[in-house]
Amino acid sequence: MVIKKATRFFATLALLVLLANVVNAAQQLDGPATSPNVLLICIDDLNDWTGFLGGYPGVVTPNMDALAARGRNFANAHCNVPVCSASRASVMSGVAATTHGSYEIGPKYDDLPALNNIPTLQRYFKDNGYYTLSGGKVLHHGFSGRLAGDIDRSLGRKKGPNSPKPLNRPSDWSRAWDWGEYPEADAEMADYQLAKNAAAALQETFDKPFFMSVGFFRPHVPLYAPPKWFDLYDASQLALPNNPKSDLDDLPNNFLGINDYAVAPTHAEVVQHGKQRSLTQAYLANVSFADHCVGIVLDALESSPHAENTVVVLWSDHGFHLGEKQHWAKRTLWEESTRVPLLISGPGIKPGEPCQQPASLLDIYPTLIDLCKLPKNARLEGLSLVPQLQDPASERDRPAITSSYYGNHSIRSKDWRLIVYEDGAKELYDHRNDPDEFNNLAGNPEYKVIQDRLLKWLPTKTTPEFKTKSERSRKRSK
Ligand SMILES: [Ca+2]
Ligand SMILES: [Ca+2]
Repeated sequence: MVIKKATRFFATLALLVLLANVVNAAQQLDGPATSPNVLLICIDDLNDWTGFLGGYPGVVTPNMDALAARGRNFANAHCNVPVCSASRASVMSGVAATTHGSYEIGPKYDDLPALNNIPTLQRYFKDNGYYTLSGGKVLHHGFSGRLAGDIDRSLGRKKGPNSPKPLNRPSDWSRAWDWGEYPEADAEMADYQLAKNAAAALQETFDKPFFMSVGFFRPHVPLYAPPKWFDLYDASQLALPNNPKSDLDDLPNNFLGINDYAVAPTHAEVVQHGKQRSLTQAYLANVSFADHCVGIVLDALESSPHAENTVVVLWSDHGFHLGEKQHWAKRTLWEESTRVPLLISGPGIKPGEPCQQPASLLDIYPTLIDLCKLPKNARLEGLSLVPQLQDPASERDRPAITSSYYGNHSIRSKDWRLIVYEDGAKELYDHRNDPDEFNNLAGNPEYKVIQDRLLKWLPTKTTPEFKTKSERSRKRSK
C-alpha cells in the first residue's frame, strides 16, 4: 500500500516536472508573445549637443536627458558612416559599410547587392512575430521596393526636411542651407505631426508585440523651427568653438579630399558672411524642437498600456560640425562627425553611469535581438550591448569603426582615435587629454605601441563602393 502510494506520488511528480518543462519550452518558443515592444527613435544629424552628452553648454534637451537618466547613455557611441543613407543602411542591416559597399549618400538599401539576403531590422522582427509601424525618416530612401512589406503600418506619409518650406525665401548658399524662424506653430512641422501620430498609435493595444520606428528630420538642414525655439538661445551670447586655424597644420595633406562637401558652406564663408552665430542659434533651436517631439512620443508611451514593457532606443545617424576644426556639417572622421547620442532603456535596464566603452550604431540590431530574445542573426557584424546595459563599466575590446568615402577609416577606442586615410596617412588623438583632437600624435615613436594596437582593427577586406547605374552615368556626364 505504502509502495503504491509512493509510486503514485512519484508518477504525479514526474508528470508535473514534465508539464513544467513543456510550459518552459513553450515560453522559449513563444518568445515574441512575451517579448517586449520596441520603440526606435531615429534623429537626423544630431551631434553631442544634448544635455546628457554635454557637447554644448546650456543646450535645452529635457526629454532626451530624462530618457538618458532612466536607462543607459552610451557616451562613446559612433556611427558606421558619417552620412545619412549609408549610416542608416548600416543600422538597419546590421552590417558595416565595408560589407554593404555604401560609403556616401547614394544607393538605396535594396539597390545594394550585398544586402540582397539581409533582412532589415524591422523585417527581422516582423518575421519573428512582431507588428511593425514606421514613420518619418528611418531608412534614408524609405521602405520601398522589396522592403515595402517590412512595415505593417505607416505612421504618416514620408515628408522631407523641407516640410513646411517658406516660399520665395532667399538663401545664402543653397535651399538646403537655409534657416530661420518658420513656421509660426509647431503643429505645422512634419516632425510634430509625426510625433502626434506615433503618440496616438501608442495608445492602442496590439495582439502582438510591436516594433515602432519613428524618424525625426530635425536638426537636419534647412534649420527652420517656430520662433519659440529660437527664443531659447540668445545668438549674441552663444559660445563658439575653439577652432584655431593652426589646428590644421599637423594634418596629412589629403584630409581635405574627404571633407570637400560642396553643399555645406566652408567655415571661411560662414565667418565672412557673419553667419556663425545665427547658424549656431538655428541648430540649437532645432535640437530643442526635436527634443520636444521626442518628448511627445515618450510622454505618450509613459501613459500607455505599454509603459512597462517597451524597450526604447534613441540614436542619431551621425554627428555634425558647427565650425570645429574649421568645418561645417558631416562626412569627416573626427569626433564631432562620428559621435552620436545612443540611449537604451526598458524593462530590466537599471539606470546607471554613462557607458564610456566604445559602441557602434551597428550594435543596435544584435542588442535588440538579445533584449527581445529572438533567434540570433548570424549575418550581423555588431556586438550586443547587453553586457554594458547590465554594467556600464563592462569592458569591451572592440573599438567603433567609422568609414567615410571608400578606403578611409576611423578607429575609436575608449581613449584613442586613429584615422587612416586611403593613401595610408594617419591621425592619432589621445582623448584622455585632448577631447578636441587638436594634437595629432600619428608617427610619434612614443605612441607606436598604441598606434599598432589600434591598426589591428583596420578593415582589410572591404567591399568596393557600389554605385547604381544612374549614379555612374551622372558621374560620367560631370
Ligand atoms: Ca543625417
Ligand atoms: Ca591639430
